[in-house]
Amino acid sequence: MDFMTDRDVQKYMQDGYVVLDGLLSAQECDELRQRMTDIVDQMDVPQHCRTTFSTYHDEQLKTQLQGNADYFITSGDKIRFFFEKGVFDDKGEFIVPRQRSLNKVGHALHAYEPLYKKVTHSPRIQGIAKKLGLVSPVILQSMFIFKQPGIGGEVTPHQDATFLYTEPLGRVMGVWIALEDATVNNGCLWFIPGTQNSGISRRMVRTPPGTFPLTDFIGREQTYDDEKFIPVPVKKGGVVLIHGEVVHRSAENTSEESRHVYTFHIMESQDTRWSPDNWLQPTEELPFPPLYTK
Ligand SMILES: O=C(O)CCC(=O)C(=O)O
Repeated sequence: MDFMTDRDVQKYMQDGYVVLDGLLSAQECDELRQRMTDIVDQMDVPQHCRTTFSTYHDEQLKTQLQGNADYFITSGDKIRFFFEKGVFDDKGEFIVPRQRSLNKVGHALHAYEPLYKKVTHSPRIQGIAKKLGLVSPVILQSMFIFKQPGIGGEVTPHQDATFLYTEPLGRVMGVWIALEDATVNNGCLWFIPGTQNSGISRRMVRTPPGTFPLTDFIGREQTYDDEKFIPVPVKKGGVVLIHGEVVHRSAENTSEESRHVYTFHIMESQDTRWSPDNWLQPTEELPFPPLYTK
């Protein structure tokens, strides 16, 4: 039997998301987490990440902001580090353990880290894409999201297509793999089911070359009725498939448990136009790799 059933497909089409238990074994989850621990142990913290805005004069502040923005916008074909707020002191030293300091690592683990690459292209993931009828899916980006205890921040309500825009819409899907139990206490995802069918409220676009900031938004951030969100806890090893237009969010982690996740986005590339205005662009170094590999 397929790992993803017809019923799962129906639920995904109807609600804009579906949970599939048991994509990975506990051991596979632990191996991915251990590899990330090693990466973080060895990371070189970029200087602009270490400095605190408040210690800067205007010109320095501008350079600092540009450094941060550039670090983000050129991260599509690299493995880079994005920190939680307030993890460095005025001298740029960690005030929390470095393993607890990160919000996420992105955006090309799927290309450069063999364990992550293997999971991304695994037969089960390829089977899910086939079950959903994807003909030429490619991998857009990948992230390890930490949501560390006590410090892991909230992710405000959004639609992924705001950041990963295609024409037509409906071509992008997030694959969100829980490497630990994700619960209401440690910051699981929440969804408004069915919102994938109403288009998107805003887009993040690149600004013209040579201008700052490097990205801007078109359209307004929408507010949503809190009561409409449904929590979606997931067991370690389970996966959530996220339609590119469904509204979702996650709360801050006020618990004592981390909520580590490996996530990546797939796009059906057949008859799809990837917007040149998106922050993320394929590069010579890393064109979007096809999902279907042997
Ligand atoms: O992992 C999270 O808390 C949020 C992830 C998310 O919203 C996304 O990847 O689109």
